[in-house]
Amino acid sequence: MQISKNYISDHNASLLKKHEAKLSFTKSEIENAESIIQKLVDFQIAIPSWALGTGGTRFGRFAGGGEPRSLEEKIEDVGLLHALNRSSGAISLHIPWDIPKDYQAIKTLTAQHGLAFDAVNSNTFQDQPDQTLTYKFGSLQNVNKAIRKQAIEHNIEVIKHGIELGSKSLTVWLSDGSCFPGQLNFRKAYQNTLESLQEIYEALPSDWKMFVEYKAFEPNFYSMTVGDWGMSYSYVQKLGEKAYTLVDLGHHLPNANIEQIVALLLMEQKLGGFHFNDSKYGDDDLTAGSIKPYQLFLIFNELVEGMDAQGMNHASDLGWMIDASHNVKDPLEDLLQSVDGIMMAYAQALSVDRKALEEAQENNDVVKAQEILQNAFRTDVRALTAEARLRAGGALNPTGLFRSLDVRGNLIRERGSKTVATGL
Ligand SMILES: [Mn+2]
Repeated sequence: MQISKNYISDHNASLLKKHEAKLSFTKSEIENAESIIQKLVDFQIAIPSWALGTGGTRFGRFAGGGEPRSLEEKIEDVGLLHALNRSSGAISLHIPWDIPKDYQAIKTLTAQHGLAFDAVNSNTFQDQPDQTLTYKFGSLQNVNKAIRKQAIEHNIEVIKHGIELGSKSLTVWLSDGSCFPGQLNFRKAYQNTLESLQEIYEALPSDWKMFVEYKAFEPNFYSMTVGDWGMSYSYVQKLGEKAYTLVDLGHHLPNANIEQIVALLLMEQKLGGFHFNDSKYGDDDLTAGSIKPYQLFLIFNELVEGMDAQGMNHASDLGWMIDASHNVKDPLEDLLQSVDGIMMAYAQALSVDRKALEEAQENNDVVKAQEILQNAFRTDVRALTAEARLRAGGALNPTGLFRSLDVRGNLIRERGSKTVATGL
């Protein structure tokens, strides 16, 4: 299914009067509204190929209908999102779940939808049917050299697919670790992992980045070999200038101060990218901004401050991606909500009065500093994100239009009601 431009303009026309009234009020509240709108237009968030089908838990999975059955249909789904919000202009592939059969055809299809290829992701956290050696006791950390070699070769294979597609980064997330005390020699596990990562790094083209993602627990419950930002930082420091830490919001221990982690990684020039989601307890993979919107705003506040301090381009110098799972919602509606939540946090962070905040900090004026941040967070910026979509050719109300066009119903009619997205 494709959403025609006429549907979008009819939808926008019906909402325009109300939107313009809201926008003019918002502009009276936020001084730099015009520059915020332009930055929002430029900002794109990649959609992972594995988030287009219904997710599940270890207890079960309740599939919806019309899920994409192939890489082509996944690209089509991201194209639908991008048509509606004009902010989802990239797709991030997971290998081996989404190995392209015909690179040129896939590239043509993504270009037709106005999409680019974001980071490619390797997978050594599960065994594939045709695989000789098992990752049960880890991949890059494994005590068995042949298993490490197999995992290294897989990552190099993923880089090769990425080169063919025009991707510029590899994300490595390892489930490696241990479930019980004594199972692993921590130092040896670290050394093996480092050496394996170095071999993968060697295969990286000169204009590529390598993202090393950390996670505190799960699937291993006693130790994780890349368990927090300190461990990831230690690896990427040793690997070289193309290696960066990737922050997944759900991969911390409860109550971790993620905004401080982000600020320091940026300062060290080792923050590479982001996986957005939200959580109440652990790696819940919920819609970005649905549980802790203030935290998301504070993270963006540090991102904007830190990127500006180094003259970085917000839109292109870091990798922005959603990594979420949708157990009870329509995946496409959930992704529209996540992108919207991210854009709002970004807009609020852009509206912070930096000069006044710095002054308050220099004067130890705690009350004023808090007021500046909370003011920005409590100011409604929805008219700005809507205006950015409007100017870029998207819909004023993406989920509303998704429903009124019955996009899911159309996808079910095209693909069937009992489809399962590949990889899930
Ligand atoms: Mn992630």
